[in-house]
Amino acid sequence: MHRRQGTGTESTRKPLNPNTSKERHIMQGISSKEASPATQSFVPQYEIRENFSRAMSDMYKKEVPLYGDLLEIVRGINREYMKEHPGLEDELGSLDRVSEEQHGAIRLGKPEELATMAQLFNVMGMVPVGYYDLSVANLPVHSTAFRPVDGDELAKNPFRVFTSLLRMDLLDEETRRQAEKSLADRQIFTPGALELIAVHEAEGGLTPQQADDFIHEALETFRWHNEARVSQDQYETFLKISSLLADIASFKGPHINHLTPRVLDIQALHGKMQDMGIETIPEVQGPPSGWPILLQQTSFRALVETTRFPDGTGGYVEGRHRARFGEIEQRHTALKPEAMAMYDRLIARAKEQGTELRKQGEEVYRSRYQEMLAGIFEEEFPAKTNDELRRQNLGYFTYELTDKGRQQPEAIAAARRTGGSRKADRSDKSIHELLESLIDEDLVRAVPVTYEDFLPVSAAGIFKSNLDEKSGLIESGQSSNRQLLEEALGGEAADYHALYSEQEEESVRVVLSR
Ligand code: OOG
Ligand code: NI
Repeated sequence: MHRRQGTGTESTRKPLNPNTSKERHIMQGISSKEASPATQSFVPQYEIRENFSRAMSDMYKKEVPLYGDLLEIVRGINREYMKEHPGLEDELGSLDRVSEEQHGAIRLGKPEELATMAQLFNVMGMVPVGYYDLSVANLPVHSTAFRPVDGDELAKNPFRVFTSLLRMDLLDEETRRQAEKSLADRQIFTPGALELIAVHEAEGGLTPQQADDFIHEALETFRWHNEARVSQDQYETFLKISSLLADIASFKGPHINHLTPRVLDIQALHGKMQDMGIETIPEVQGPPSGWPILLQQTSFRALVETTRFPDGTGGYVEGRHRARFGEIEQRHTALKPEAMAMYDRLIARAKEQGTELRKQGEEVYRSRYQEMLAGIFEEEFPAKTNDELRRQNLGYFTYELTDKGRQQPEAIAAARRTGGSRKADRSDKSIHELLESLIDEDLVRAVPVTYEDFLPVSAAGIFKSNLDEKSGLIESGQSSNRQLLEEALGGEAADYHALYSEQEEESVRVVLSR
């Protein structure tokens, strides 16, 4: 089923045209959409993406068994939730579809690795969206998220990978030298993967056999390799400076560090996890429960894995490394820039008050944070329901005709004419008012657009909760460097606000042009 951008009309399902999108400067011309009739036997990108996401999930279940247990629990909660909220399936897709949705995260060391990673994800129709500056949290990385962007592609499978790149420019000279030395001749892609990426770029797609081989080869890059590239001494040196650096620069590849399923009731899940004795982070990251906005996430501590460090004489010494963790998320409505700025302000305030609470002890923090956060939002955030978000123009929505609207095109036309005096200026405001009146008359309905991206403050909380307490930090007061990331990507990362508003505007055009 289709979801996220409406359920009714053919046209709201129509993909946004990537060639008219100003935001997609990069990685065009190699999408399977442009395949000629002679190349019709190519596997659609969403199918490769879905099969890859499944294969990754199967691999991670073996590597981190608790992840598999949690998937079952998430599915159970989603089943219950859908039963209690009939009609949700129309908006979100089937239970299977929602319960299979997930994002992963990796951390890369070199710009070339990011460049090739962008090509690898592009085979599956995933492009870089957003720039996340983690230096604000004293972490020496910056990030983007690879994901599909077209409405129908998201509806089929929205698999995303939060991808971070080490910022060598934030390391001191000696550390940078050591990191560069360790990473210099690292090759994280198999020859087979590189070959199939090249085939995809040359031919514009992959045949079924090539697609299967691609998934198999690509997966190797994300696997956990327990042999380190550096001596234990070097590892410990990295660790003291930054545990994130140690994770990035000591190993053979960018092991997938978590895979996060989407749950429909994060509080229910939180309760179940406590019952199971899983120690989660003290606070759910993101907005308070009860506000259908953005993204809420919880995570639990990384596993400790045994690691073999080369001893320099052809043998190994055994050590340990903390690399993988578990995370679950609940996704809600995407916010417009003004509302997002408001959200950022309130979260910053909550973090400050949280620091005060922490001084009274971890238990106090754990028990009082959510309440304090909800209090701040209750007082200051102007909308608490999707209807309120829409009326105040704070969230992104797609619009579609109701059955009544479809049967009465003349009523829509009449409403448009009444608003006609304002047609000349056709301001966003008058369109917004027109849509609201059509909704009041039950001619049009609005569907919230799901937030498909990430939140830097939450991401920082997730990173930190899974790094060793005292290490992993760089000097504060560093600056973001989007240009550096985009140079590595070989193009721009798309602006997610532009993507969401394009989705909304397209649906409005369709509804109003009938
Ligand atoms: C990425 C942490 C960020 C999220 O969901 O915000 C993230 C990492 O630890 O590599 O995945
Ligand atoms: Ni995550």
